[in-house]
Amino acid sequence: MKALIIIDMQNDFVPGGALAVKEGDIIVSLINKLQEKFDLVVATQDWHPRDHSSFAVNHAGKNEFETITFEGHSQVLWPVHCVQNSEGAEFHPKLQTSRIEAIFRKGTNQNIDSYSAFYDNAHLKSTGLSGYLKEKGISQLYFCGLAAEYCVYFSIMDALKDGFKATLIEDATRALSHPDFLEAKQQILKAGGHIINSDELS
Ligand code: VGL
Ligand code: ZN
Repeated sequence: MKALIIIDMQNDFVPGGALAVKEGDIIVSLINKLQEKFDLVVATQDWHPRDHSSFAVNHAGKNEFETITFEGHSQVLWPVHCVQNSEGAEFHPKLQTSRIEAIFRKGTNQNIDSYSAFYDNAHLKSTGLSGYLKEKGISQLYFCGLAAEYCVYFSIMDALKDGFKATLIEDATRALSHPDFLEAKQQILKAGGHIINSDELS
């Protein structure tokens, strides 16, 4: 059985939002159309406390998009985004949510970022998504949403590590940086993942 995993289709990641991905909004209608092709649809939400350690403003003297070492891990410092219960953290208003059976929230721990839908960036804590999908007999995962080379990419890599077949639907994602996305796609293929366009879905 196959599941569609919709990553972080939230207001802050689309044009006008705090951490906007170029063209992030134009994939919403495609993601809506794709949902009916899957046995299960699941979504994630980036869901940070205001004092989150991934926000540049919470590190004196540091700038947005700078990379620092924090608690032993490399961390890109982001603009304040997806603060819990804020409008920026809401799903895009046009995202169809009636078939989304479960929403997994991540990035809630102040001291560690969590790009992947499955684990935090230090792989210390699970979100429970892997067990949830396995319990439902799902073995094939298809990924869409934002941002392609961050939360979508790290989710795919963790899915492969946890033994799922993982496929990126390339026309249903957008990246912050094109060169970084090219590198991410190579890593996905190297790790045994697949990359398709939505017209290849049966
Ligand atoms: C994301 C940066 C920071 C994402 C989340 O959803 O790709 N990127 N937080
Ligand atoms: Zn975030």
